[in-house]
Amino acid sequence: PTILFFDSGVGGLSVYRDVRDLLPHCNYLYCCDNAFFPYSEKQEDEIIERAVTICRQINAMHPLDVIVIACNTASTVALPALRQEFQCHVVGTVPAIKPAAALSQTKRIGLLATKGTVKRTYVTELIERYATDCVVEKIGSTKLAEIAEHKLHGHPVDLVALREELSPWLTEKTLDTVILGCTHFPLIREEIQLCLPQVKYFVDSGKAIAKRIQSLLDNEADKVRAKSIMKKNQIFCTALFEDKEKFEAILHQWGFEQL
Ligand code: DGN
Repeated sequence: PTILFFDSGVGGLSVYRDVRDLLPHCNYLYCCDNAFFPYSEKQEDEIIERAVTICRQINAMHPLDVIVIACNTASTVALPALRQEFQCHVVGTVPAIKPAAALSQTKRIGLLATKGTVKRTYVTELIERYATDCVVEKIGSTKLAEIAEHKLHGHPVDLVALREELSPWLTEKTLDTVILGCTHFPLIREEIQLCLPQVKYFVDSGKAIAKRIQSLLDNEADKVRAKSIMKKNQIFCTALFEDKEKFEAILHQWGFEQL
């Protein structure tokens, strides 16, 4: 089966990594919509339009079995439009509020996401539904996604800037669980952990998405198709990079063969 991931940058690679680890036989395409980074600062209708156009173009070249919106910000707005347009499975990324509420012992949890995601009613409803017994503190940050982008392009992480973004929680002794509610953030999980040593659990949505895709594809027709596909993972970027060669070398380590 062919699975497409898309995000406004490299963040969705964190989801791709979990899916690929569980389903290594699939054919992977990744669209890095870096020309439109960051989605979190864009209007909702612009994000929907962008998501539909990208998927339409890629689906015309490579018929897709699954589309993964590997971005929380885009998932909060674009899921219905994509499901209406495409016959294939469309899977979104939702902040892991339910598992975080179950894990927390202090019942004080932090939602770390983009500015777009933290303000959506969709997320407020998830909190009201699954975390009623918890106090949920939110940080909406664009800078953190930029820091993760930078890291993936081979630059060192600016820990001072990172601490600054996390400053409301640095002295929060009872916050024991943090939801990484932006797909960029698992890429800087270790650095975030360094800044917040009191936090016991960091939860993201990658493994749940991988299991969801596995269950969607779990039928004979897909297994037969899988055998006949020549694997060649491809990545598409919508804007040029400063240091294309360096970035290509990094992507190669992630299992992508073409840019
Ligand atoms: N990776 C995206 C998300 O999960 O929300 C956000 C990236 C961005 O546009 N800032």
